[in-house]
Amino acid sequence: MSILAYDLGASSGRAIIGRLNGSRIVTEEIHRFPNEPVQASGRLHWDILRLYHEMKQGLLKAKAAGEIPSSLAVDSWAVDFGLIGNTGELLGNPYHYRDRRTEGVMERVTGRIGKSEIFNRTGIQFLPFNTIYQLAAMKEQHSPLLQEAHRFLMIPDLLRYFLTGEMLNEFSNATTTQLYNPSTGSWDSELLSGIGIPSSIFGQAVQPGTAAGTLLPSVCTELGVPAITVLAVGEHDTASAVVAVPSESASFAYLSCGTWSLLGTEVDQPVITARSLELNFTNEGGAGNKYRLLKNIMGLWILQELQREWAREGKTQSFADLVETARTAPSFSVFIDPDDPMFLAPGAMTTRIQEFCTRTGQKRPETIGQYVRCVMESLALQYRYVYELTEELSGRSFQGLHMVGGGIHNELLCQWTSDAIGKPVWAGPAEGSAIGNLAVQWIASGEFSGLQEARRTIRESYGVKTYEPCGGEAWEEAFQRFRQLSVHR
Ligand code: LRH
Repeated sequence: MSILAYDLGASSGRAIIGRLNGSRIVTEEIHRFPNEPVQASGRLHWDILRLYHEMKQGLLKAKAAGEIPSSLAVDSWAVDFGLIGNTGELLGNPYHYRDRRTEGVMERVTGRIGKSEIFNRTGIQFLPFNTIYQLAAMKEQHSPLLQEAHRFLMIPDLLRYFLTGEMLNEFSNATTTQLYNPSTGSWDSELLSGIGIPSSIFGQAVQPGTAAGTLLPSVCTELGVPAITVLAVGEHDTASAVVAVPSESASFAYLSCGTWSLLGTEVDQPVITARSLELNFTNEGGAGNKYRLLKNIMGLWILQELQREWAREGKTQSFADLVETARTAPSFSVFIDPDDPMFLAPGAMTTRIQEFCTRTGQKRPETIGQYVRCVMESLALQYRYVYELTEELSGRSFQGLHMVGGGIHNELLCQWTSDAIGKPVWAGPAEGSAIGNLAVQWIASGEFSGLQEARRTIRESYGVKTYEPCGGEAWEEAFQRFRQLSVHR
Protein backbone atom coordinates (compact mmCIF):
# COMPACT_ATOMS: atom_id res chain seq x y z
CA MET A 1 0.00 0.00 0.00
CA SER A 2 1.52 3.33 -0.98
CA ILE A 3 1.13 6.82 0.49
CA LEU A 4 1.91 10.21 -1.02
CA ALA A 5 3.90 13.21 0.24
CA TYR A 6 3.76 16.63 -1.35
CA ASP A 7 6.79 18.66 -0.39
CA LEU A 8 6.85 22.24 -1.62
CA GLY A 9 10.11 24.14 -1.33
CA ALA A 10 10.86 27.75 -2.17
CA SER A 11 12.19 26.84 -5.61
CA SER A 12 10.60 23.48 -6.47
CA GLY A 13 7.89 21.09 -5.40
CA ARG A 14 7.62 17.32 -5.61
CA ALA A 15 5.15 14.51 -5.16
CA ILE A 16 6.79 11.44 -3.68
CA ILE A 17 5.23 8.04 -3.35
CA GLY A 18 6.31 5.95 -0.37
CA ARG A 19 5.94 2.25 0.32
CA LEU A 20 7.10 0.01 3.15
CA ASN A 21 8.89 -3.02 1.84
CA GLY A 22 9.55 -5.23 4.86
CA SER A 23 11.69 -3.03 7.10
CA ARG A 24 12.71 -0.67 4.30
CA ILE A 25 11.18 2.53 2.96
CA VAL A 26 11.02 2.75 -0.80
CA THR A 27 10.37 6.16 -2.30
CA GLU A 28 9.73 7.24 -5.84
CA GLU A 29 9.53 10.80 -7.10
CA ILE A 30 6.43 10.74 -9.25
CA HIS A 31 6.31 14.43 -10.13
CA ARG A 32 8.66 17.41 -9.76
CA PHE A 33 7.81 20.97 -10.73
CA PRO A 34 9.30 24.44 -10.44
CA ASN A 35 7.93 26.87 -7.88
CA GLU A 36 8.40 30.26 -9.48
CA PRO A 37 7.21 33.30 -7.58
CA VAL A 38 5.52 35.97 -9.66
CA GLN A 39 6.14 39.70 -9.48
CA ALA A 40 2.93 41.66 -10.20
CA SER A 41 2.00 45.27 -9.42
CA GLY A 42 5.31 45.65 -7.65
CA ARG A 43 4.51 42.79 -5.28
CA LEU A 44 6.01 39.32 -4.99
CA HIS A 45 3.48 36.48 -4.83
CA TRP A 46 3.41 32.70 -4.85
CA ASP A 47 1.59 31.16 -7.80
CA ILE A 48 -0.66 29.18 -5.49
CA LEU A 49 -3.11 27.84 -8.06
CA ARG A 50 -0.25 26.62 -10.26
CA LEU A 51 1.14 24.77 -7.24
CA TYR A 52 -2.26 23.23 -6.57
CA HIS A 53 -2.53 22.30 -10.26
CA GLU A 54 0.88 20.57 -10.08
CA MET A 55 -0.23 18.68 -6.98
CA LYS A 56 -3.16 17.35 -8.97
CA GLN A 57 -0.77 16.34 -11.77
CA GLY A 58 1.18 14.40 -9.14
CA LEU A 59 -1.93 12.48 -8.15
CA LEU A 60 -2.77 11.78 -11.78
CA LYS A 61 0.74 10.46 -12.38
CA ALA A 62 0.48 8.26 -9.28
CA LYS A 63 -2.81 6.90 -10.56
CA ALA A 64 -1.31 6.24 -14.01
CA ALA A 65 1.48 4.29 -12.32
CA GLY A 66 -1.16 2.18 -10.53
CA GLU A 67 -0.30 3.75 -7.15
CA ILE A 68 -3.47 5.17 -5.64
CA PRO A 69 -2.20 6.26 -2.22
CA SER A 70 -4.10 5.31 0.92
CA SER A 71 -3.27 8.71 2.43
CA LEU A 72 -1.55 11.93 1.47
CA ALA A 73 -0.16 15.03 3.18
CA VAL A 74 1.42 18.38 2.30
CA ASP A 75 4.38 20.25 3.75
CA SER A 76 5.86 23.55 2.61
CA TRP A 77 7.97 26.53 3.62
CA ALA A 78 6.76 28.39 6.69
CA VAL A 79 5.23 31.78 7.60
CA ASP A 80 3.14 32.48 4.47
CA PHE A 81 -0.63 32.26 4.31
CA GLY A 82 -3.86 32.89 2.49
CA LEU A 83 -6.98 34.58 3.84
CA ILE A 84 -10.40 33.08 3.21
CA GLY A 85 -13.55 35.19 2.89
CA ASN A 86 -16.93 34.31 4.33
CA THR A 87 -17.97 32.56 1.11
CA GLY A 88 -15.01 30.19 1.43
CA GLU A 89 -13.06 31.86 -1.37
CA LEU A 90 -9.33 32.62 -1.25
CA LEU A 91 -8.87 36.40 -0.99
CA GLY A 92 -6.03 37.44 -3.26
CA ASN A 93 -2.80 35.68 -4.06
CA PRO A 94 -0.62 34.75 -1.07
CA TYR A 95 2.44 36.97 -0.72
CA HIS A 96 5.99 35.68 -0.84
CA TYR A 97 7.80 36.21 2.46
CA ARG A 98 10.55 38.01 0.53
CA ASP A 99 8.11 40.70 -0.63
CA ARG A 100 9.30 44.06 0.62
CA ARG A 101 6.02 45.19 2.17
CA THR A 102 7.24 44.16 5.62
CA GLU A 103 10.30 46.45 5.58
CA GLY A 104 10.51 48.35 8.85
CA VAL A 105 7.41 46.63 10.29
CA MET A 106 9.28 44.35 12.70
CA GLU A 107 11.05 47.37 14.16
CA ARG A 108 7.74 49.20 14.67
CA VAL A 109 5.94 46.21 16.20
CA THR A 110 8.81 45.26 18.52
CA GLY A 111 9.18 48.95 19.46
CA ARG A 112 5.53 48.95 20.57
CA ILE A 113 5.14 45.51 22.14
CA GLY A 114 8.74 44.77 23.19
CA LYS A 115 11.01 42.02 21.94
CA SER A 116 11.16 40.11 25.20
CA GLU A 117 7.36 40.20 25.53
CA ILE A 118 6.98 38.66 22.06
CA PHE A 119 9.76 36.13 22.64
CA ASN A 120 8.51 35.08 26.09
CA ARG A 121 5.07 34.43 24.63
CA THR A 122 6.18 32.56 21.52
CA GLY A 123 9.82 31.44 21.78
CA ILE A 124 10.24 32.37 18.11
CA GLN A 125 13.22 34.13 16.49
CA PHE A 126 12.87 37.59 15.04
CA LEU A 127 12.78 37.43 11.26
CA PRO A 128 11.33 40.43 9.41
CA PHE A 129 9.02 38.21 7.36
CA ASN A 130 7.39 36.33 10.24
CA THR A 131 3.63 36.15 9.82
CA ILE A 132 3.10 38.56 12.71
CA TYR A 133 4.89 41.30 10.72
CA GLN A 134 3.18 40.37 7.46
CA LEU A 135 -0.22 40.72 9.15
CA ALA A 136 0.86 43.93 10.89
CA ALA A 137 1.95 45.31 7.49
CA MET A 138 -1.47 44.52 6.03
CA LYS A 139 -3.11 46.21 9.00
CA GLU A 140 -0.91 49.32 8.67
CA GLN A 141 -1.69 49.47 4.95
CA HIS A 142 -5.46 49.05 5.57
CA SER A 143 -5.56 45.94 3.41
CA PRO A 144 -9.11 45.25 2.18
CA LEU A 145 -8.20 41.55 2.19
CA LEU A 146 -7.69 41.69 5.92
CA GLN A 147 -10.99 43.47 6.40
CA GLU A 148 -12.82 40.68 4.56
CA ALA A 149 -10.84 37.82 6.13
CA HIS A 150 -12.89 35.12 7.76
CA ARG A 151 -10.17 32.51 8.19
CA PHE A 152 -6.38 32.41 8.17
CA LEU A 153 -4.75 29.38 6.52
CA MET A 154 -1.02 28.81 6.06
CA ILE A 155 0.21 27.50 2.69
CA PRO A 156 -0.18 23.74 3.44
CA ASP A 157 -3.45 24.43 5.33
CA LEU A 158 -4.69 26.24 2.24
CA LEU A 159 -3.71 23.51 -0.21
CA ARG A 160 -5.24 20.94 2.13
CA TYR A 161 -8.39 23.06 2.18
CA PHE A 162 -8.55 23.03 -1.63
CA LEU A 163 -8.29 19.24 -1.50
CA THR A 164 -10.70 18.55 1.36
CA GLY A 165 -12.88 21.60 1.93
CA GLU A 166 -11.82 21.55 5.61
CA MET A 167 -10.18 24.58 7.18
CA LEU A 168 -7.65 23.46 9.77
CA ASN A 169 -4.48 25.06 11.08
CA GLU A 170 -1.52 22.81 11.80
CA PHE A 171 0.71 23.14 14.87
CA SER A 172 4.33 23.05 13.55
CA ASN A 173 3.66 25.69 10.94
CA ALA A 174 1.46 27.74 13.31
CA THR A 175 4.41 28.18 15.66
CA THR A 176 6.46 29.89 12.90
CA THR A 177 3.99 32.78 12.76
CA GLN A 178 5.36 34.18 16.06
CA LEU A 179 1.72 34.42 17.13
CA TYR A 180 1.36 30.99 18.74
CA ASN A 181 1.97 30.51 22.44
CA PRO A 182 3.45 27.07 23.26
CA SER A 183 2.72 27.36 26.99
CA THR A 184 -1.01 27.88 26.49
CA GLY A 185 -1.11 25.68 23.39
CA SER A 186 -3.07 28.29 21.46
CA TRP A 187 -2.81 31.45 19.38
CA ASP A 188 -1.71 34.35 21.56
CA SER A 189 -4.68 36.69 21.87
CA GLU A 190 -2.60 39.45 23.51
CA LEU A 191 -0.17 39.58 20.61
CA LEU A 192 -3.02 39.42 18.12
CA SER A 193 -4.79 42.33 19.75
CA GLY A 194 -1.42 44.13 19.95
CA ILE A 195 -1.27 44.14 16.15
CA GLY A 196 -5.02 44.61 15.71
CA ILE A 197 -5.85 41.21 14.21
CA PRO A 198 -9.02 39.36 15.34
CA SER A 199 -8.43 35.98 17.04
CA SER A 200 -11.57 34.67 15.35
CA ILE A 201 -9.78 34.03 12.04
CA PHE A 202 -7.52 31.38 13.63
CA GLY A 203 -8.59 27.82 14.33
CA GLN A 204 -7.24 25.57 17.07
CA ALA A 205 -4.03 24.09 15.64
CA VAL A 206 -4.02 20.30 15.14
CA GLN A 207 -0.99 18.15 15.87
CA PRO A 208 1.07 16.43 13.13
CA GLY A 209 -0.51 13.03 12.50
CA THR A 210 -4.12 14.22 12.83
CA ALA A 211 -6.72 13.08 10.29
CA ALA A 212 -7.67 16.16 8.28
CA GLY A 213 -10.49 14.97 6.02
CA THR A 214 -10.75 13.21 2.68
CA LEU A 215 -10.60 14.45 -0.91
CA LEU A 216 -13.69 16.45 -1.87
CA PRO A 217 -16.15 14.64 -4.19
CA SER A 218 -15.43 17.30 -6.84
CA VAL A 219 -11.69 16.56 -6.68
CA CYS A 220 -12.33 12.79 -6.85
CA THR A 221 -14.52 13.26 -9.92
CA GLU A 222 -12.05 15.59 -11.63
CA LEU A 223 -9.08 13.28 -11.09
CA GLY A 224 -10.89 9.95 -11.17
CA VAL A 225 -9.60 8.86 -7.78
CA PRO A 226 -11.36 7.61 -4.61
CA ALA A 227 -11.89 9.71 -1.47
CA ILE A 228 -8.26 9.43 -0.27
CA THR A 229 -7.56 10.25 3.39
CA VAL A 230 -5.70 13.51 3.94
CA LEU A 231 -3.51 13.85 7.02
CA ALA A 232 -1.91 16.80 8.75
CA VAL A 233 1.82 16.09 9.22
CA GLY A 234 4.67 18.33 10.33
CA GLU A 235 3.50 20.73 7.65
CA HIS A 236 6.38 23.11 8.13
CA ASP A 237 8.95 21.53 5.78
CA THR A 238 11.71 21.92 8.37
CA ALA A 239 9.60 20.03 10.93
CA SER A 240 9.29 17.19 8.43
CA ALA A 241 13.01 17.36 7.62
CA VAL A 242 13.87 16.99 11.30
CA VAL A 243 11.65 13.90 11.56
CA ALA A 244 13.85 12.38 8.84
CA VAL A 245 17.19 12.97 10.60
CA PRO A 246 18.50 9.40 10.82
CA SER A 247 20.07 9.78 14.24
CA GLU A 248 20.69 6.78 16.49
CA SER A 249 20.82 9.00 19.53
CA ALA A 250 17.98 11.13 20.91
CA SER A 251 20.42 14.03 21.25
CA PHE A 252 21.66 15.21 17.87
CA ALA A 253 22.49 18.32 15.89
CA TYR A 254 21.01 18.78 12.44
CA LEU A 255 21.36 21.06 9.49
CA SER A 256 18.46 21.07 7.06
CA CYS A 257 20.12 22.47 3.98
CA GLY A 258 18.23 23.94 1.02
CA THR A 259 17.32 27.48 0.01
CA TRP A 260 17.51 28.07 3.78
CA SER A 261 19.87 26.39 6.20
CA LEU A 262 18.29 25.54 9.53
CA LEU A 263 20.73 24.39 12.18
CA GLY A 264 19.83 23.21 15.66
CA THR A 265 18.69 20.34 17.83
CA GLU A 266 15.45 18.70 18.93
CA VAL A 267 14.23 19.45 22.46
CA ASP A 268 11.27 18.41 24.62
CA GLN A 269 10.42 21.94 25.74
CA PRO A 270 11.09 25.36 24.22
CA VAL A 271 14.27 27.04 25.49
CA ILE A 272 12.99 30.53 26.24
CA THR A 273 15.75 32.39 28.06
CA ALA A 274 17.44 35.78 27.92
CA ARG A 275 20.35 34.10 26.12
CA SER A 276 18.22 32.41 23.43
CA LEU A 277 16.53 35.78 22.84
CA GLU A 278 19.91 37.51 22.62
CA LEU A 279 21.19 34.91 20.13
CA ASN A 280 17.91 35.06 18.18
CA PHE A 281 17.30 31.32 18.34
CA THR A 282 13.86 29.90 17.73
CA ASN A 283 11.73 27.13 19.21
CA GLU A 284 9.52 25.88 16.41
CA GLY A 285 6.99 23.12 16.97
CA GLY A 286 7.86 19.64 15.78
CA ALA A 287 6.20 16.27 15.28
CA GLY A 288 5.88 13.90 18.24
CA ASN A 289 5.48 16.71 20.81
CA LYS A 290 9.01 17.99 20.21
CA TYR A 291 10.40 21.46 19.60
CA ARG A 292 13.09 22.54 17.19
CA LEU A 293 15.66 24.75 18.87
CA LEU A 294 17.41 26.21 15.85
CA LYS A 295 18.57 29.26 13.99
CA ASN A 296 17.90 30.27 10.38
CA ILE A 297 20.98 30.73 8.22
CA MET A 298 20.58 32.31 4.78
CA GLY A 299 21.56 29.02 3.09
CA LEU A 300 21.97 28.36 -0.61
CA TRP A 301 19.74 31.34 -1.44
CA ILE A 302 22.67 33.68 -2.12
CA LEU A 303 24.21 31.14 -4.53
CA GLN A 304 20.84 30.53 -6.23
CA GLU A 305 20.45 34.27 -6.73
CA LEU A 306 24.02 34.56 -8.06
CA GLN A 307 23.25 31.77 -10.52
CA ARG A 308 20.12 33.64 -11.72
CA GLU A 309 22.03 36.93 -11.95
CA TRP A 310 24.79 35.42 -14.06
CA ALA A 311 22.25 33.59 -16.22
CA ARG A 312 20.58 36.97 -16.95
CA GLU A 313 24.00 38.14 -18.17
CA GLY A 314 24.26 35.12 -20.45
CA LYS A 315 26.65 33.22 -18.16
CA THR A 316 24.37 30.24 -17.65
CA GLN A 317 25.66 27.21 -15.85
CA SER A 318 24.25 24.40 -13.77
CA PHE A 319 24.31 24.68 -10.00
CA ALA A 320 26.77 21.78 -9.79
CA ASP A 321 29.15 23.51 -12.26
CA LEU A 322 28.87 26.72 -10.32
CA VAL A 323 29.88 24.94 -7.12
CA GLU A 324 32.87 23.42 -8.95
CA THR A 325 34.23 26.89 -9.76
CA ALA A 326 34.86 27.35 -6.03
CA ARG A 327 37.19 24.38 -5.81
CA THR A 328 40.12 26.05 -7.53
CA ALA A 329 39.53 29.62 -6.31
CA PRO A 330 41.92 30.82 -3.57
CA SER A 331 40.84 29.78 -0.08
CA PHE A 332 39.82 32.11 2.77
CA SER A 333 40.23 35.17 0.64
CA VAL A 334 37.11 37.15 1.63
CA PHE A 335 34.05 36.39 3.77
CA ILE A 336 30.53 37.72 4.10
CA ASP A 337 28.08 37.43 6.95
CA PRO A 338 25.45 35.42 5.07
CA ASP A 339 22.83 36.45 7.62
CA ASP A 340 23.23 40.16 7.02
CA PRO A 341 19.70 41.41 6.15
CA MET A 342 21.12 42.92 2.96
CA PHE A 343 21.08 39.43 1.41
CA LEU A 344 17.41 38.67 2.13
CA ALA A 345 15.55 40.23 -0.79
CA PRO A 346 15.86 38.94 -4.37
CA GLY A 347 18.24 40.88 -6.60
CA ALA A 348 21.82 41.35 -7.70
CA MET A 349 23.98 39.63 -5.11
CA THR A 350 27.35 40.51 -6.68
CA THR A 351 26.75 44.19 -5.88
CA ARG A 352 25.70 43.39 -2.34
CA ILE A 353 28.73 41.14 -1.76
CA GLN A 354 30.95 43.94 -3.08
CA GLU A 355 29.25 46.40 -0.74
CA PHE A 356 29.73 44.06 2.19
CA CYS A 357 33.43 43.64 1.37
CA THR A 358 33.98 47.38 1.04
CA ARG A 359 32.13 48.04 4.29
CA THR A 360 34.31 45.50 6.11
CA GLY A 361 37.62 46.56 4.55
CA GLN A 362 38.10 43.45 2.40
CA LYS A 363 39.01 43.28 -1.25
CA ARG A 364 36.17 42.46 -3.62
CA PRO A 365 35.85 39.06 -5.29
CA GLU A 366 36.43 39.26 -9.03
CA THR A 367 35.83 35.91 -10.66
CA ILE A 368 32.78 33.67 -10.45
CA GLY A 369 34.88 31.12 -8.57
CA GLN A 370 35.89 33.76 -6.01
CA TYR A 371 32.28 34.79 -5.38
CA VAL A 372 31.12 31.20 -5.03
CA ARG A 373 34.00 30.27 -2.74
CA CYS A 374 33.37 33.34 -0.61
CA VAL A 375 29.71 32.38 -0.12
CA MET A 376 30.35 28.70 0.54
CA GLU A 377 33.19 29.21 2.99
CA SER A 378 31.17 31.87 4.79
CA LEU A 379 28.23 29.46 5.06
CA ALA A 380 30.44 26.69 6.48
CA LEU A 381 31.87 29.13 9.03
CA GLN A 382 28.42 30.36 9.97
CA TYR A 383 27.39 26.71 10.46
CA ARG A 384 30.24 26.33 12.94
CA TYR A 385 29.13 29.43 14.81
CA VAL A 386 25.52 28.27 15.10
CA TYR A 387 26.54 24.65 15.87
CA GLU A 388 28.51 25.88 18.88
CA LEU A 389 25.68 28.14 20.02
CA THR A 390 23.29 25.19 19.78
CA GLU A 391 25.60 23.24 22.10
CA GLU A 392 25.67 26.17 24.50
CA LEU A 393 21.91 26.74 24.57
CA SER A 394 20.95 23.09 24.81
CA GLY A 395 23.74 22.23 27.28
CA ARG A 396 24.66 19.32 25.01
CA SER A 397 27.83 18.31 23.25
CA PHE A 398 27.42 16.70 19.83
CA GLN A 399 29.65 14.14 18.14
CA GLY A 400 28.99 15.57 14.69
CA LEU A 401 26.33 17.11 12.50
CA HIS A 402 23.53 15.44 10.52
CA MET A 403 22.89 17.19 7.20
CA VAL A 404 19.62 16.56 5.35
CA GLY A 405 17.98 18.21 2.33
CA GLY A 406 18.93 18.95 -1.27
CA GLY A 407 22.01 20.90 -0.13
CA ILE A 408 23.82 17.62 0.57
CA HIS A 409 24.32 17.22 -3.18
CA ASN A 410 26.86 20.01 -2.73
CA GLU A 411 29.68 17.73 -1.57
CA LEU A 412 32.18 20.54 -1.27
CA LEU A 413 29.88 22.32 1.19
CA CYS A 414 29.46 19.09 3.21
CA GLN A 415 33.25 18.68 3.39
CA TRP A 416 33.88 22.30 4.31
CA THR A 417 31.18 22.11 6.98
CA SER A 418 32.97 19.14 8.52
CA ASP A 419 36.28 21.03 8.27
CA ALA A 420 34.75 24.13 9.84
CA ILE A 421 33.17 22.34 12.82
CA GLY A 422 36.09 19.91 13.18
CA LYS A 423 33.63 17.01 13.53
CA PRO A 424 32.10 14.48 11.14
CA VAL A 425 29.17 15.44 8.96
CA TRP A 426 26.66 12.66 8.23
CA ALA A 427 24.81 13.56 5.04
CA GLY A 428 21.42 12.17 4.07
CA PRO A 429 18.68 11.76 3.16
CA ALA A 430 18.44 14.47 0.50
CA GLU A 431 14.63 14.34 0.37
CA GLY A 432 14.40 14.86 4.13
CA SER A 433 11.15 16.82 4.18
CA ALA A 434 9.25 14.43 1.93
CA ILE A 435 10.52 11.39 3.86
CA GLY A 436 9.62 13.02 7.19
CA ASN A 437 6.17 13.78 5.78
CA LEU A 438 5.74 10.09 4.83
CA ALA A 439 7.09 8.96 8.22
CA VAL A 440 4.49 10.97 10.15
CA GLN A 441 1.76 9.48 7.98
CA TRP A 442 3.08 6.01 8.90
CA ILE A 443 3.21 6.95 12.58
CA ALA A 444 -0.42 8.08 12.28
CA SER A 445 -1.48 4.79 10.69
CA GLY A 446 0.41 2.75 13.30
CA GLU A 447 3.07 1.39 10.91
CA PHE A 448 5.73 3.06 13.07
CA SER A 449 5.47 3.25 16.85
CA GLY A 450 7.00 6.75 16.89
CA LEU A 451 9.92 8.96 15.92
CA GLN A 452 12.57 6.50 17.08
CA GLU A 453 11.35 3.67 14.88
CA ALA A 454 10.82 6.06 11.97
CA ARG A 455 14.40 7.35 12.27
CA ARG A 456 15.85 3.85 12.57
CA THR A 457 14.00 2.76 9.44
CA ILE A 458 15.12 5.88 7.56
CA ARG A 459 18.73 5.17 8.57
CA GLU A 460 18.48 1.57 7.40
CA SER A 461 16.76 2.54 4.16
CA TYR A 462 18.95 5.46 3.05
CA GLY A 463 22.20 5.27 5.05
CA VAL A 464 24.39 8.36 5.42
CA LYS A 465 27.55 9.57 3.73
CA THR A 466 30.22 10.50 6.25
CA TYR A 467 32.59 13.43 5.76
CA GLU A 468 35.55 13.58 8.16
CA PRO A 469 37.25 16.88 8.98
CA CYS A 470 40.53 17.30 7.13
CA GLY A 471 40.96 21.09 7.05
CA GLY A 472 43.42 21.51 9.91
CA GLU A 473 44.27 24.78 11.65
CA ALA A 474 43.52 26.95 8.62
CA TRP A 475 39.78 26.70 9.30
CA GLU A 476 40.30 27.74 12.92
CA GLU A 477 42.14 30.86 11.82
CA ALA A 478 39.54 31.54 9.16
CA PHE A 479 36.82 31.28 11.80
CA GLN A 480 38.49 33.89 13.99
CA ARG A 481 38.70 36.28 11.03
CA PHE A 482 35.13 35.52 9.97
CA ARG A 483 33.76 36.29 13.44
CA GLN A 484 35.37 39.74 13.36
CA LEU A 485 33.33 40.57 10.28
CA SER A 486 29.96 39.45 11.53
CA VAL A 487 28.64 42.81 12.48
CA HIS A 488 25.01 41.81 12.28
CA ARG A 489 23.58 39.37 14.86
C1 LRH B 1 12.59 26.45 4.84
C2 LRH B 1 11.68 27.35 5.62
C3 LRH B 1 12.33 27.83 6.92
C4 LRH B 1 11.59 29.12 7.13
C5 LRH B 1 11.54 29.68 5.73
C6 LRH B 1 10.50 30.70 5.46
O1 LRH B 1 11.98 26.02 3.66
O2 LRH B 1 10.47 26.73 5.90
O3 LRH B 1 12.24 26.92 7.98
O4 LRH B 1 12.14 29.95 8.08
O5 LRH B 1 11.41 28.53 4.88
